Amino acid sequence: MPSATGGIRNITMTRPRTGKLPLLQIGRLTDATEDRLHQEYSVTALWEQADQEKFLAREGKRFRALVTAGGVKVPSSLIAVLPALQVISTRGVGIDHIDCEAARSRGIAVSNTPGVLTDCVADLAFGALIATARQLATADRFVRGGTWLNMRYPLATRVSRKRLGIVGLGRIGQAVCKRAGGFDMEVRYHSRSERSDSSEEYCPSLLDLAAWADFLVICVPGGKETRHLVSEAVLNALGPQGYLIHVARGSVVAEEALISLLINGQIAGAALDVYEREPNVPTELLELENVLLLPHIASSTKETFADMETLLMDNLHSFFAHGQLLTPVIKD
Ligand code: NAP
Ligand code: 8YV
Repeated sequence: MPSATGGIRNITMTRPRTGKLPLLQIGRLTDATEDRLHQEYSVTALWEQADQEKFLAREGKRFRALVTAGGVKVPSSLIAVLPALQVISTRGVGIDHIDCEAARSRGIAVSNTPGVLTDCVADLAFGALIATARQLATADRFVRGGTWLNMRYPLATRVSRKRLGIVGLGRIGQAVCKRAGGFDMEVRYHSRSERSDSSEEYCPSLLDLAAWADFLVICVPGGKETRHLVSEAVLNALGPQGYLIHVARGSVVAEEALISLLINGQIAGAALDVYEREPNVPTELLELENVLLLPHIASSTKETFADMETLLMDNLHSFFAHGQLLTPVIKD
């Protein structure tokens, strides 16, 4: 059995002598990658099975690899019916949809696709920040609706030289910070630990950061540890002149509180790429003009999806060829 890191120690190579390795796919990939997956593995798509539970009870023992994508859950109950599973490979950097504890306890290696999506997510975060402050979507509706024929569009909010608070100065947070430099913004950040490689000011208190910031950009992982990290109190501290830019995970922000603060003008506006119950977006949000609503597209470019899926395939190849993942998420 490979170690949880997919490391070389104690590995038993389980590639069949003939034929392709049996792989269970539960998350859709692009057509090009699915073609490649079928060429290299014996792929079963779980969604094609009429009765998935019965199928897994009968055939689950065959699968050595599981392929998923962000949002397509890998709970302990699924891991339990895959007794021969050695590796889970997911597209995307977030791993909150995978029960990593259950995988670790079985010695199953888990890989994600960090880094290759960082620029696109930061581009989207910064674009959403500008779009929200300068009301680009509302202004577009103003022109299309013919309202411009009767009045001037109201004044919006400046971005340049404003204060940017980054929650989570990891790969994506740092890329957002880099973009803020082009707009002469002052940056501070909050995370659990101060970074020795950053010259930006560290804020040990998220409340203090929110009270200071004009724009608060959320770039932390989802999961139990960060659930409602951006609480009602944090949003209140951001205040009626402050904007929330959220490209992390729906679970990180107290959505109900956010909605009522937006309705009451207690925060100025928000750009949301992620929600607590995706793809369901609360109707109250749909009716608000001071919110930019995006359908979880921060990494969604042809180039980045190709890069993520290449890394997903390379992880599987490396695991079965060398017993090592390129980008393991479970560390010993
Ligand atoms: P990363 O490099 O691991 O950065 C995560 C940052 O969050 C680190 O700075 C970490 O610093 C901080 N952090 C972690 N837990 C925290 C906590 N409890 N309180 C405060 N700070 C905390 O990850 P990344 O590659 O930047 O990705 C970040 C997340 O973005 C992903 O996990 C994913 O959920 C989300 N994402 C969304 C999209 C989208 O399509 N919208 C696309 C890609 C990624 P410390 O460890 O010092 O706390
Ligand atoms: C994708 C993401 O939407 O990487 C993540 O964590 O949220 C996004 O890149 C998706 O997860 C890709 O499968």
